[in-house]
Amino acid sequence: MFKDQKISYSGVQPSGNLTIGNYLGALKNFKDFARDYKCFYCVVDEHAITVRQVPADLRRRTYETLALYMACGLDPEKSTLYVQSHVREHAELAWVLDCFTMFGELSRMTQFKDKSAKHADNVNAGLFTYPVLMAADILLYQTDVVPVGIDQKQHVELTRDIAVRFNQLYPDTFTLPEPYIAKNVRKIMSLADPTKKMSKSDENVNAVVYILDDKDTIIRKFRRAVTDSDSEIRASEDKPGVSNLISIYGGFTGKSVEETEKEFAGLGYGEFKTAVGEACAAALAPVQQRFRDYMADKAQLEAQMKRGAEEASWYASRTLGKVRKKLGFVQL
Ligand code: AQP
Repeated sequence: MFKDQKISYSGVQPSGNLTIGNYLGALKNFKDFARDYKCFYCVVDEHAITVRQVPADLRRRTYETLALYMACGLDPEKSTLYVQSHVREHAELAWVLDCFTMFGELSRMTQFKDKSAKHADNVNAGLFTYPVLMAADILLYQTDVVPVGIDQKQHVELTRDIAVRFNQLYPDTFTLPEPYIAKNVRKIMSLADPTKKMSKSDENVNAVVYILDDKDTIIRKFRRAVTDSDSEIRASEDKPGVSNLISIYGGFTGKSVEETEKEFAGLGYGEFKTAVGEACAAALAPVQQRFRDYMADKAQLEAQMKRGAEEASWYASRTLGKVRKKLGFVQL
């Protein structure tokens, strides 16, 4: 259709202050695609309301997430940066795809199981069908590759299954997307409980390092990180806390597990934790400075949202028009 270039698509929910999990798993890798791909990066505010949000906070974080995209090196002249609720085709395609997604498939999604346990008082249908809205996000743009953290791989695989099912009935509708998981970066885990994913909605602020935390806070949080009773800096399954810190250190410095183990051989946890904190703070400092510059000009951010929404709508409406026609909806 509009495919003279490969397409990359991804999104982040403005559901809390963004963490180094979001940064290492997703944001940091987005700009690597900008050279060779046509990129769409979305602030997925419609996904965020599967969990109750305070409206003023959701609004503020939507601006902040867009500013962070640019602060992480995304150039709005090259990539389409926009807000999901500004492009109505997402919700409309999600309904269509709901009718091509099986109840059993959604029941197996790990995130649904985790989030319904965490928000037991609000297990709404949106939480359940979240992966279908995500499939709509991806398929609307005829996406080839989806850079995500490992925790989202299952959702991208479901997106492929839905697309295959739809294409079997209505050939040549959707491109089949592939997840792209950054090398060397595992799922970033909570500093307080390294068996749990680091999440922006965690109530324990010491379990999470936020992209916008200052240097002292970052180092303090790492120094308090849960490790284990021996003192060896080595990655292994029975050392989830240390393995997580090695992974974070690798994410910020580009060093492999082996290089990190060698660098810190014979040193104690205290020194290692401080080094992880310093590497993290040093990598984030320029991002934080650019973020502040973008946030200082709200009118410019709004102009960017508007332009991004217009660009995204142009692509999204072409795919949705094709879907509507194939389904047999009357075209006026
Ligand atoms: N801990 C993590 N490790 C690696 N990657 C991660 N991502 C999130 N947490 C980690 C990646 O960040 C991108 C955006 O995620 P999202 O905002 O769409 O939702 P999420 O995965 O549900 O992130 P959170 O922080 O856990 O949000 P809440 O607390 O609101 O549920 C995705 O590519 C994700 O893989």
